[in-house]
Amino acid sequence: MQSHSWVPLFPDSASTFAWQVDMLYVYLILISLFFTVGIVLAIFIFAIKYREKEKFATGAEIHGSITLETVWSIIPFVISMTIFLGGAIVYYHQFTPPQDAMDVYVVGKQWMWKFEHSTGQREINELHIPVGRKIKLTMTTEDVLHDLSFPAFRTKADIVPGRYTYLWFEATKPGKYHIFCAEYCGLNHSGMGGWVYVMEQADYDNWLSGNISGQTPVEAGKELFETKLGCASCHAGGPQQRGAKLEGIYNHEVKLVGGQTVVADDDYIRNSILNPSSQVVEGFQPIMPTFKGQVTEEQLNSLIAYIKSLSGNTGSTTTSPTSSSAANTSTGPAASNTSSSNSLTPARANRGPSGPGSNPNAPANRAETTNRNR
Ligand code: HEC
Ligand SMILES: [Cu+2]
Repeated sequence: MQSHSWVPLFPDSASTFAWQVDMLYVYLILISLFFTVGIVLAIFIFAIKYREKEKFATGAEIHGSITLETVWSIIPFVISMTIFLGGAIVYYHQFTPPQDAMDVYVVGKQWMWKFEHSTGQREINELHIPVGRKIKLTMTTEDVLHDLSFPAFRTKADIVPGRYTYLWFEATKPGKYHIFCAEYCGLNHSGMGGWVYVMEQADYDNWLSGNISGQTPVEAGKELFETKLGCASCHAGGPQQRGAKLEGIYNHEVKLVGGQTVVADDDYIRNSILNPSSQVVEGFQPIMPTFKGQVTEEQLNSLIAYIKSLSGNTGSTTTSPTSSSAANTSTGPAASNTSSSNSLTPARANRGPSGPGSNPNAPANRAETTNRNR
């Protein structure tokens, strides 16, 4: 934090909703000040005015006053409702991620933050983002509860084991700002922090191209899906596949055995991979093996990103329209998405049921697996 904000006690404000949160706080502070000063003054004035002037005097009896009681009920009601409404509006805005945001995946771990960009760059305890772009974080943890907090953006959210939570923000000012863990998470909780670097788009593009991107989450997910985990042996696409259809399901309703319908969001797909028998798709047998313990949180993120890409869900474009270098060096999600629905299907269908390193639970080996289990 290099500069100070307009109130010295407040952290830097560097996001589009920083001022809203600050206004709410200023409002609360002003109300508290008004009543604190008023009450303390009243104590002193009354103490002097009604002090004992004559021994054993009795006070005048006070009878109810409808006007007074109405007024002192309505005023606090209005004050508390404005606090509630102001808070609710800001909260709703903060926790409704926009559609056109750039995706970043976050995995918390005792005691570090792991970030992954949708172009494949990975960072630990550092997050580089462009200024003036909406960023959506999809967050989970490998171990205990954490809470990712960006004081300068005036936002934070709990990160819960076994599910996804989301944060979004748009940084307004280039600079280096704190990242904290805001949920006590064990011995080195206080050290679980880092920096977010807000950069001009051109600097960000430079940074992107200067960092080895490796596979994008979608590419990594595709590789896991087709080879490493052998999902494609059942989910090869087409009518003959043994698994349920994955194309186009993301954020759409899925009918389950038992008549229930659920929306295939991140949590649903995660659960389908880790506890397949808990939510079985209508018309299918619960033959999908669990992949619990075989996939890391990062791999789950990749698998979900890949399944999402099968629905033509771009989610994000990490590079600006002007930056050609970064867009070419890494197959952005946009690029992989356009090809996904057409070209992927035959590729997946052609692949043998159990390539080298494929999942031992994949169907070719499934007979043995079942035998072993019995
Ligand atoms: C043995 C065959 C088999 C394998 C291997 C397999 N699946 Fe499945 N999968 C199924 C079947 C059958 C269903 C439908 C029944 C159910 O929901 O459990 C399904 C359902 C799903 C669903 C829910 C689909 C929907 O339409 O709601 C997802 C997501 C999924 N699988 C992902 C995967 C992933 C990712 C892998 C690899 C890590 C994988 N599957 C491996 C057979 C398989
Ligand atoms: Cu923590």
